[in-house]
Amino acid sequence: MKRAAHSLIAFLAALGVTLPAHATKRMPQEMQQDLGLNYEIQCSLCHVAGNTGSGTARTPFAISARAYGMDGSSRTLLQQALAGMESDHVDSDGDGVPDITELRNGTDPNVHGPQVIAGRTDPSYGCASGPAGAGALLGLLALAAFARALGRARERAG
Ligand SMILES: [Ca+2]
Repeated sequence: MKRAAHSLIAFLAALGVTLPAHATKRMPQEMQQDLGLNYEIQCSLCHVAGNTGSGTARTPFAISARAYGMDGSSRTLLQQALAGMESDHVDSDGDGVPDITELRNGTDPNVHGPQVIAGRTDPSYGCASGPAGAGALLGLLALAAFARALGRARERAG
């Protein structure tokens, strides 16, 4: 039983390390194309610290985009969200410059004031590097702890 639990943990850990974040990896590129930007959008536009793990799309811009229907499932929803945000002049950081205008100007729609976003790069553990993110890692660690506790309980019982 213990050997099986360890094998499962090793298998899941391997998955966690090698699973790319496919759903989010394409979105920055699509957004860049749809808005005609001459710089690369980074994952940190939507994901806290550029970490694309589950539940990390919590920046002000991401919250606004999700309110306009963007959920990462399709380019159509992304385009509709961007169009809606542009026509409604959504200003997530409240500095008076709408989000889409900020992106076109190369400034960060998450930070009040003209903070340059063009040329910025995410930390290496962001969506470009492939790991599923800290959320997935924490999930794997929790699963490993559970499997270990289960193994110990069965050893005591049997
Ligand atoms: Ca703004």
